[in-house]
Amino acid sequence: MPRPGLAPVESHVETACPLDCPDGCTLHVTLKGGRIVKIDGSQENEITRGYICAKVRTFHHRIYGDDRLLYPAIRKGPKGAGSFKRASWDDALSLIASKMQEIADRDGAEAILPVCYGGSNGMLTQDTTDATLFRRLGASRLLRTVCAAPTGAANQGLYGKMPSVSYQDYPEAQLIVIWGVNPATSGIHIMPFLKEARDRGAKVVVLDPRGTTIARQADLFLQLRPGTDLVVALALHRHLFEGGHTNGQFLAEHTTGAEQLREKALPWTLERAADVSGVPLQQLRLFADLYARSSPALVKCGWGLERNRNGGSAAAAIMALPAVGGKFGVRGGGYSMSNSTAWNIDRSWIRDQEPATRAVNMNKLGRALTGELEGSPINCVFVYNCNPAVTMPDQTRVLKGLDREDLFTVVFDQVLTDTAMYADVVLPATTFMEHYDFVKSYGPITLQLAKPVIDQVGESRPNTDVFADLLRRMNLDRPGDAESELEAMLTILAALPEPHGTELRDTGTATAPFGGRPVQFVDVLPRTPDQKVHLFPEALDQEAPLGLYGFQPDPATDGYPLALISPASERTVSSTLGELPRPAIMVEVHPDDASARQIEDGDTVRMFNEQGEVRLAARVTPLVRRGTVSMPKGVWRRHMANGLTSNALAPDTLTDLGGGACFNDTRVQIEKC
Ligand SMILES: Nc1nc2c(c(=O)[nH]1)N[C@H]1C(S)=C(S)[C@@H](COP(=O)(O)OP(=O)(O)OC[C@H]3O[C@@H](n4cnc5c(=O)[nH]c(N)nc54)[C@H](O)[C@@H]3O)O[C@H]1N2
Ligand SMILES: Nc1nc2c(c(=O)[nH]1)N[C@H]1C(S)=C(S)[C@@H](COP(=O)(O)OP(=O)(O)OC[C@H]3O[C@@H](n4cnc5c(=O)[nH]c(N)nc54)[C@H](O)[C@@H]3O)O[C@H]1N2
Ligand SMILES: [Mo]
Repeated sequence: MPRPGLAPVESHVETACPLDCPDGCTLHVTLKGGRIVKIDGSQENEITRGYICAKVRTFHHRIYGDDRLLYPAIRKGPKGAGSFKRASWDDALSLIASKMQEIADRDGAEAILPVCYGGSNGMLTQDTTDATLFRRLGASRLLRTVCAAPTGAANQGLYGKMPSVSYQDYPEAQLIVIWGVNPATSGIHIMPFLKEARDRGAKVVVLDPRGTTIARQADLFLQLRPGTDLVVALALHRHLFEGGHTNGQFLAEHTTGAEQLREKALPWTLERAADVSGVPLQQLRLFADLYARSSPALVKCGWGLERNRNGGSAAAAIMALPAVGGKFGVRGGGYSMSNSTAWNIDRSWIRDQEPATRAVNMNKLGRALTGELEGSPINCVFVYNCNPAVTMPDQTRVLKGLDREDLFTVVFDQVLTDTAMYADVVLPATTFMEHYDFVKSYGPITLQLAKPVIDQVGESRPNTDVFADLLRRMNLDRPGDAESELEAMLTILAALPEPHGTELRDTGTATAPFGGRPVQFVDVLPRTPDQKVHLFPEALDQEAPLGLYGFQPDPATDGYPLALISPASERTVSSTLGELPRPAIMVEVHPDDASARQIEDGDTVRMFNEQGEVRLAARVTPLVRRGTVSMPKGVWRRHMANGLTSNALAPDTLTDLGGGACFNDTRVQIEKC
């Protein structure tokens, strides 16, 4: 509210968006009378270019919305009912500190599990004072595997996470392969660079089970079965090796394991790959020829292809293509994956070593909470930067676990999420418009300071501050600890490699290494110990159930023949912003699959498997592959007739590498209600 006597003036502030998206936009925020009235893209950032996505444009509706948490609260009704009574911060934090102490004394500190993923958090709001608290306590550790674990394991194993081709260099490519990623939704600032590339004559190939916007515009669209990317990539490798399209000198000087990869690829003829992937042979041939003879050729490897049993090997085989095909060493050639490690930041500001306590894979959270995993029970969860009730696999199990009367649950969030409904204590968090953060993009290479543009709404507080407070209350604080948000921020700035720290502090932006446009094998080499590409890393071969590049067949059964995939939607960032109104959630079904089941467009269907069922309307569309159905991720329980989302049908099995989530291995049947 404007202060009495002062006319509300309009002002503008620039800040950065930390939400989980590769782009890392610079925002131009308009304020009136101390309130945000408009959020737009800044002209100052060469990637943001003055526009932003429709989601972040509405972020002030979250900040001031009905679901916003304004003060701490303590449960007063039954578990999960979402009835709370208001409490002071002092009472809420005292209760949390004494309960956690009691549980640690009685059951051992490993009975406490912090649950956070932090995809929408920068370097200040996760892994600072929170890490100090849980490490000093000796709590169980959460393996943050729900996203990017298989692609990360592959990128690490093959290249030591070498910086990759950034958006600005897409127009330099002659061929761009968009593999298992849907940037028109999930990272929109790549689109003008793609358009420029096409205008300059580049060909675009898309591999996706859905006819996304970008797939429909592509020169070649391979509408493959979910989970079959590995065999398509191996068939390409076979084509490169057998057709003499490799660069022998590059392979000899810069790689290891080429022969082992060749052997794994040998059985995968284009014919066999066509059969398994469901892509017409003719199209696969065109793709293989195009890739073999184009340069600069760029493969953009996304995350949609990782969310299945073969995800790690698929990502490895895809990222291996430029090494085998000799595509490195030219601007616009190579591969593009997460660029979050381009800054070489080691998080040395976390003062305590990670203890060797029990590790819990977050994709198995349901089993961890219901006591189905080995080890002592978990009797306390502290959830922050995460909404596991709707984002983890096997939702019914997660909810059953959260429903345990004897599980002491703290949820620290900005809004009353589906997870917060199960809390014993709810704590209100600030948003990135009310606190500081360091925002590192993972598509382009940028590092920016997000700063508060408004006062903290209600009694909300930033993570750094609340965890520092808990450290003191649990007598775990030590001299030299950061005691507030500002101190935590200064600690990080001092620990950042120079000149990044000084630049960030003084200007809010750090100058990107390599001018933000590294050319692979010119400016940057693999960060493996020998600086070579490891095309067949021993460790990955040992980890994968059938060895690296071993293909595991489709998990479909006669009873559950349809593959359910759940990609990112334009409406939410994971489940963030899901509290805002949205059109009815629908499942996309191919006309052939619909007519075989007498389903018509708009009919309500029951979609089910052995884990459970959901009910929703069907949208009959040829854009989704025959045999595949699709509904968005990030859906809240309130959007579904029976309060369960696609996550209730998703198995908690793990990917071949990295212990990742297998959301797209969900197999279902549908029928008309
Ligand atoms: N608007 C919006 N943007 C987001 C997010 C969001 O929720 N909303 N989430 C953010 C996060 S957390 C992430 S991880 C990224 C993810 O960004 P993307 O990599 O784009 O991930 P998805 O949307 O999961 O899947 C991308 C595409 O893969 C397809 N796909 C599914 N299974 C397969 C398969 O087996 N093989 C192949 N080749 N394709 C497959 C899907 O149909 C989809 O079109 O986006 C980020 N950006
Ligand atoms: N079915 C299906 N499910 C999926 C996926 C899929 O493909 N299919 N994809 C998965 C992927 S890629 C991802 S990354 C995960 C993400 O899953 P989650 O990690 O659960 O991400 P969000 O749903 O965005 O929840 C983040 C929460 O943190 C809160 N938050 C944000 N900033 C702060 C802060 O500073 N302090 C505090 N205390 N809280 C904060 C937000 O309000 C929000 O409620 O979802 C996964 N879920
Ligand atoms: Mo993600």
